[in-house]
Amino acid sequence: MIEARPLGLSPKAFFGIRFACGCRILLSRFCIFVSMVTAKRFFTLEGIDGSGKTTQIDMLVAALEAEGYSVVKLREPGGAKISEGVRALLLDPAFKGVMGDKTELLLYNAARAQVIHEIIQPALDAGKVVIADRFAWSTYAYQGYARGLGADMVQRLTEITCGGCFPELTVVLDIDVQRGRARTAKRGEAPDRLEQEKADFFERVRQGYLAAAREYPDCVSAIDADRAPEAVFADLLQLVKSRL
Ligand code: Z5A
Repeated sequence: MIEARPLGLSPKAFFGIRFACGCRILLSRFCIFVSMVTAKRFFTLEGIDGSGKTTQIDMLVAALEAEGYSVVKLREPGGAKISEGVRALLLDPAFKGVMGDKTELLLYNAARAQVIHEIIQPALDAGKVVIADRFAWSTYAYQGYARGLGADMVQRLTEITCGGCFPELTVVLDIDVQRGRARTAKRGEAPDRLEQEKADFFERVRQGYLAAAREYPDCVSAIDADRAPEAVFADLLQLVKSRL
């Protein structure tokens, strides 16, 4: 079920991407010769907190199952027992200010390696549709962009972790940071370690996602998530169906 399909990316150099906050961040010259192959029927949703990924995935799964597709959905980090254990470590507020950025990067990849091994690859091999709530583009946006580890480091690890198991299409649900936070605040839950980051961190995450959509239009599409769920879903469904 794996289709050898180069992402069509030419080598690119990113020099000094200027973020809205005004700081100039040098993302290590992002020269990548993407040797990743994408997995057919593998879709991921991305976006900042509160962008509506969970809501949209539930709608998407229902729509695809109604059309007869066999669908596996999962969240990242998580989706398998070991990966859920790693998730608990990653999000534990007790490790705020303790966990190093590289530790965080490696743990997200460790959780991903296991869920690929145990859940995603077997499902794809069986011809199922796999829909993940977050995947490698989260690492690109959060650790590469917002933490400042750089796209190059993320890319090298992603190749090791994912190999040929890379989503065919990623849809980024784009929303203003404050609007997204207002949605999650309504839940009234205590923030986890990542959610405790400040607004400028999430602004960098958002800019990371938008940069990914600009630079890799073959595999990343951003849609406006600040609309009624049904309107967002119409765009999402159209994008996914164009690849099925
Ligand atoms: N992370 C990372 O740093 N690196 C990585 O490689 C990976 C992850 C994989 C995991 O968070 C954290 O790990 C995450 C990134 C980091 N940290 N942050 N921050 P998570 O899985 O626990 O949380 P999340 O992915 O951010 O999910 P979320 O907070 O549940 O948001 P969501 O799934 O995008 O939204 P939702 O639950 O569908 O909706 C939120 C609320 O808004 C809810 O009350 C809905 O009813 C409402 N909603 C949804 N859609 C709409 C619309 N269209 N209009 C109005 N209201 C809406």
